[in-house]
Amino acid sequence: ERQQNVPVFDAVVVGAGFSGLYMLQRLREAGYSVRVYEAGEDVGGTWYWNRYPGARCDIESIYYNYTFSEEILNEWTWSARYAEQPEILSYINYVADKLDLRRDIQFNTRITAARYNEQNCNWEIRMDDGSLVIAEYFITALGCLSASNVPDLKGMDTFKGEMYHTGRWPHEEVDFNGKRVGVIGTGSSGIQAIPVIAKEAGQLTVFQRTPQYSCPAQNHPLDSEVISQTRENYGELKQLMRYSMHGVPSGPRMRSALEDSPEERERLYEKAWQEGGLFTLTYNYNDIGILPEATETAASFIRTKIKQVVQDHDTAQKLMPSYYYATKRPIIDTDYFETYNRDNVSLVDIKADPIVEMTPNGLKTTNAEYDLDVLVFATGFDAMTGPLFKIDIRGKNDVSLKQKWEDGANLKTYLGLATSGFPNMFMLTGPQSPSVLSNMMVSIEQHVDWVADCIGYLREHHLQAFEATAEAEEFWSQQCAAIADMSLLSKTDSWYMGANIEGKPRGFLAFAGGVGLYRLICDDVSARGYEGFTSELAAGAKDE
Ligand code: NA7
Repeated sequence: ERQQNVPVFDAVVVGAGFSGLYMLQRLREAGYSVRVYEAGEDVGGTWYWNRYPGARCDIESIYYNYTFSEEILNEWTWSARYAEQPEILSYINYVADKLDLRRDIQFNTRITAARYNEQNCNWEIRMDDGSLVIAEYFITALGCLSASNVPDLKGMDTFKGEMYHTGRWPHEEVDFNGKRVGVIGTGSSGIQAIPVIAKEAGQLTVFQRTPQYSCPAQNHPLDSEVISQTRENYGELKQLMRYSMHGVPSGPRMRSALEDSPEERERLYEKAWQEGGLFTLTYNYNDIGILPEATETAASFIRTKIKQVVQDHDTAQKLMPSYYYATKRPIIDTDYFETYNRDNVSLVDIKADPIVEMTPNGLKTTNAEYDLDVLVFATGFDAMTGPLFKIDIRGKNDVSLKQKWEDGANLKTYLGLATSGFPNMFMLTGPQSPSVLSNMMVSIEQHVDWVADCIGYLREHHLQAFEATAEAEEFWSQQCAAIADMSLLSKTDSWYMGANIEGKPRGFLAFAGGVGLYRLICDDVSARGYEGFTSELAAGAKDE
């Protein structure tokens, strides 16, 4: 193929969500030519696509924002403890406008393939319109939860009603008024959407595969006092967030749940329940999600709450989770369990009564038939590897990433940032990074800063073909598995384990050692001249 007239960039970034936008900013600031490609028609990523009713971030708004710019921190004011999707999307738009990011973003364009050219040490990147660009660095900013998982139900195409997935929600408002609505899925998205849809729908039927532990968000408007205090202390807060476990300023108390009396535990759990928050309950102790007996104390507290809230005995029983609490991402809600006390809401346990097929009129389980006007899939995502596999990424020797990682035991990355055989490719918030276990913003900024610094280093030293070694990724992958095995994380069927997708290999997909430790490791790797990576001196540089 002739490569004249093919645009050449220093870096191509795929995705214009929080990570892609900051990557663009950092590289552009350093003087590189960068082009971002985005499948959506505007910026926002997760917050562009997930427009379902009730969509909200589970990290407190004051910590869920960029921290790289004091000006941005001071200019933006969040309205509530937990920000709703439209407000987060406005924030992203505000940043994109302020930094004039759109001029380097091509929207409505999906990257379909990327191939490493060993001769030239660069990437040939192809789009869905057939066009081609070349970049020295190929950076994926695809998000961890962006490849929607829609179950392939028999007879789906015969259904006469409307169907939506929470992660691909239409821009026009969906009208539930008086309609018979079904929701499949009770993860975070389902649990946020169900109470809101219930208020509008004529009849809402929830199809639940696995019940979930959920605690009240206790959301409320933010008062100006909190906002000004946060602004004043952001320097310190930022440090606390960066060196924490999950990317928020607090962390678990250094005490076992088994050290306290049942009464004392009850008192602390109740206090946490009233306070609300993603980690409030678990942070009472440092062994929840780690020791089965300790974990059970928190789990049974939540089960008792469910029993107290839900009036119908049968429904309450069905809503009772049994897996190890905190081994899936905790969920916070607004009136989720209360919603089952409404006359127009009912719950179907599809483990006991599985879905058999869809019909023109609705959904059929083994024991019953449900007529529906609207069916909402809150069925989650093919997490972390899913978005990467949607692109035909080929490294050295024309090996595809999918081939390389095909078997779960072969998912190997170094620091979740790179993988051997794929030089000059960086994954932001990639598999085996701590991102999905954390406040995503802290993870994103850390990854982007590390990658930007790395590219600066390579340029400064005239290095090319920057690649993780097989030994380094072997070691890292073993560490990820070992750390997960120290807790109960790998004992639960979750999307962290790849268990939500049929046929997906099982294996823990993240680094569970915390964002603080992870940052120290990454900084150490760069301080040692990028230990665990190889590169070569560029031809031109040799002649100099
Ligand atoms: P999740 O957390 O993956 O939840 C998806 C839900 O859909 C969950 O209840 C699943 O049950 C259920 N599901 C998935 N596939 C099916 C099929 N085939 N049939 C029936 N039910 C199914 O995704 P969310 O979008 O809610 O949340 C993702 C993250 O976003 C969340 O962790 C927060 O970080 C924000 P399962 O539990 O797998 O049995």
